[in-house]
Amino acid sequence: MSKKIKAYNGAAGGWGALASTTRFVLGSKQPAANLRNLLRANQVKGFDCPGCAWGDEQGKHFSFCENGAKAISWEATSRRVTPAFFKQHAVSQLRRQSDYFLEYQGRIEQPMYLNRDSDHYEPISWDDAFALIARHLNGLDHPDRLELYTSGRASNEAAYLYQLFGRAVGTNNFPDCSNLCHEASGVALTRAIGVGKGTVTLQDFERADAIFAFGQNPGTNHPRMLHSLRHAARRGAAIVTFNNLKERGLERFADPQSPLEMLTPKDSRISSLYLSPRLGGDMAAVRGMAKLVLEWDAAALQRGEPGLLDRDFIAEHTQGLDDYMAVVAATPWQQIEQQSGLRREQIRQAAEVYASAERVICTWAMGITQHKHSVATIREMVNLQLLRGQIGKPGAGLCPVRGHSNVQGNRTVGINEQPDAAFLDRLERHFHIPMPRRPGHNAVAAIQAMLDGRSRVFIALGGNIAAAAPDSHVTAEALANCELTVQISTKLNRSHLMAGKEALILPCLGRTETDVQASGPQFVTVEDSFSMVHASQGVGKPNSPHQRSETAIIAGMAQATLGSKPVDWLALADDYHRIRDHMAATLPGFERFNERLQQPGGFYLGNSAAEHHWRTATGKAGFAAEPLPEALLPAEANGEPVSVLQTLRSHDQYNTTIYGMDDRYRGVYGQRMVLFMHPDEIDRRGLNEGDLVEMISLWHDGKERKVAGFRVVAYDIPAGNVAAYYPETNPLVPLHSTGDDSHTPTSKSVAVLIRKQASPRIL
Ligand SMILES: Nc1nc2c(c(=O)[nH]1)N[C@H]1C(S)=C(S)[C@@H](COP(=O)(O)OP(=O)(O)OC[C@H]3O[C@@H](n4cnc5c(=O)[nH]c(N)nc54)[C@H](O)[C@@H]3O)O[C@H]1N2
Ligand SMILES: Nc1nc2c(c(=O)[nH]1)N[C@H]1C(S)=C(S)[C@@H](COP(=O)(O)OP(=O)(O)OC[C@H]3O[C@@H](n4cnc5c(=O)[nH]c(N)nc54)[C@H](O)[C@@H]3O)O[C@H]1N2
Ligand SMILES: [Mo]
Repeated sequence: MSKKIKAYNGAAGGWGALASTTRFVLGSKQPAANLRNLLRANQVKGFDCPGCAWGDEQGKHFSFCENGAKAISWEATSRRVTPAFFKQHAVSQLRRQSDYFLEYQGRIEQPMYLNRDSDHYEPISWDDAFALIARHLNGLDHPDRLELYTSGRASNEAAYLYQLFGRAVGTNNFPDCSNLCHEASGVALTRAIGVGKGTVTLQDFERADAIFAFGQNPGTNHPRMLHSLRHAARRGAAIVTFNNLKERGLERFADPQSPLEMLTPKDSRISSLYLSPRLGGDMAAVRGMAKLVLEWDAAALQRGEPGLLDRDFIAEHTQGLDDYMAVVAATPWQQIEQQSGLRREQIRQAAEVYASAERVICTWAMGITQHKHSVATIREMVNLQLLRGQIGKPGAGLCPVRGHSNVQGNRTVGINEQPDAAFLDRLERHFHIPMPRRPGHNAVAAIQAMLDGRSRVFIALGGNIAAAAPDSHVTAEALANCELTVQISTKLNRSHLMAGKEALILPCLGRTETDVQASGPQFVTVEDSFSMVHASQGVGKPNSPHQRSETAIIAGMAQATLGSKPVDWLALADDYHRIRDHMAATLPGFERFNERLQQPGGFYLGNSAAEHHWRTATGKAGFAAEPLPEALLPAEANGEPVSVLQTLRSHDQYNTTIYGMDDRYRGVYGQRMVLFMHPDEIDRRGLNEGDLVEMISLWHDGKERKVAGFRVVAYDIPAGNVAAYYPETNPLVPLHSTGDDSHTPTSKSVAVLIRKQASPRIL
């Protein structure tokens, strides 16, 4: 694989995407099965694409994208990780391999057991694996010594059973990937509008006059979103992008599923205005927009013209405007410009688009949620939308673009370390099991509890916490401290190697595969970013007869630990309709669940804020009056320049799963160890492009956090900001550098020192 840096001049999508899709499908060892799979992704009678949580356009012939194709092909490999593989490869040896190597080995074939003294995983029967888990759990002196992690791929049925199992054992310790991801969105939206989810549906994108996209890279991470943006741009809607980097997908896009765009060189311009704030500068930018809107409003009123604010909406539905106006007035332009890194003139252009649009949607993802002041930033976006009544009318609203394909559904069905009392009451009444009332651990708290020895058993329903969590060495130590770690997984990953004293890998079916239980073939359900719940049924043949469904695995653990009373776990796993009946009885919005799933395309769970019903303490939507953060991060430490690092995804990865070594739209080929830096900053630091550097992050606990072997690449990025890929940079993110009130690691603002490596040898 040759390494090169070469600017990508095409539009996102287009022939490049088609060529890449074809390569992945053909390279996957079972092209025919994969093509069949692709054609069934996101169909009424097919499976939900595991690639992302974007919604499906009803009536579209087929809807998948290059990166969805990668996700599907990657799962449907015929390669297997067998007991012989583990016999051949010691755990200590596998630890030295890359994440790419590990996942490339294929699907885990059988349940495997590790006693850490032996350094080799060995096969274990399902019954013995469940008995081992039961022995550990029943031996705990307190149920809160158990941590139950969830990655957002699990179905609603599996996640519901999992939370019931954990709560029946007696804990609310449900750390999940959402704690590392969109937690700030949930917290901010719940406080502001009384519901922690987006208020728009996919149809709203067809009616918006302006769409503001903050801190996200849909060309790579939500390619189907580009279809919605392209439609909007083509019918004349304004798309305003705030992104620290110039992302190709947000500049230009050609739809690989549109014959016309493929055959004519015409691609669609996506953003009509593209602004590149400094990392963490979005709150200041939005504050600037609000300041202008308020000024223009006051001036209009003075001239006797109608103002810009939606005064009826504000009077009827909101509280806190006066305090907010005071804090906006008190925010000086100098601070806004300095913190956002944008000129007042640029912010004015964005504010003009906002003020002149009838219907506005704001979308955002990790560029907003992984900072210290993420909750405050999201509240500032809500403030802006409230000023003009841009919530709960067609074509307008708030849209956190979720990550994992069912992360939103997992939360809805109870994966929540801080469940509300009403939900616990309902579970208690329905199942006649006393429910734990103590709040549980989020991801960071769970890692700390394992580190301290307070938590002893770690079970993961999917994911790869060892690579996904911050402070990789600390996380590894936390896992190693456990008596037992259990990973329910499809593929080999780093978390299997960072094992507790004893460890299990329990191999499960993937979403694209058929799932047959005692009562026959099963389907599961998922919820997308737009609160649409629909069925998903796999079509591919399972890769091995030993693999079990996630639901069956959870039922097996629960049955062995708790017996079959009062819940007959195995009977639930025999027929998922039974799980859905319990869900219907205990989850608001899921009434007549099985029956409503008959509707093609599923059903809409509804959103109280979109109906102008505000479930906040005051019964109204709240303006938040917070000053901007005092300062973002220091510009220097002991005379040495400090840069702010964002850790992000390349085009060829799915979180910790590395599909390939290219990041096509950013012009990076054959490598991942790169550091994007502004040319002036490269000069200022006396570096040259291609130099090898190491990075050391700053945190006040005296521990050294360092990574080395990164190659400097000149890039269009604000000076003082740098970017490099996750998970290679996770050792730099301090565990306790977290967002205020969200407790999410600040993966998009890490203060780092950058030093040229003395020897070019990669350490
Ligand atoms: N193919 C693929 N699809 C995925 C995933 C994947 O890894 N691969 N992951 C899934 C998951 S779990 C998630 S959460 C989503 C992630 O989707 P994204 O949020 O798009 O993921 P990141 O790669 O972290 O990209 C962050 C983007 O925000 C910008 N940014 C960073 N900091 C700032 C800032 O302070 N301000 C502004 N304005 N911009 C900033 C970056 O330049 C980058 O474009 O995608 C989901 N879909
Ligand atoms: N530095 C930094 N760190 C980050 C981020 C960042 O931007 N920067 N982003 C954060 C975000 S947004 C997220 S969501 C987390 C992601 O954290 P996780 O969700 O924990 O990680 P993934 O890489 O998505 O998990 C991949 C593993 O899931 C397993 N898997 C795949 N499909 C299935 C399935 O169907 N069932 C089961 N049981 N297992 C399956 C496979 O074994 C695979 O190895 O990472 C976070 N960490
Ligand atoms: Mo995520």
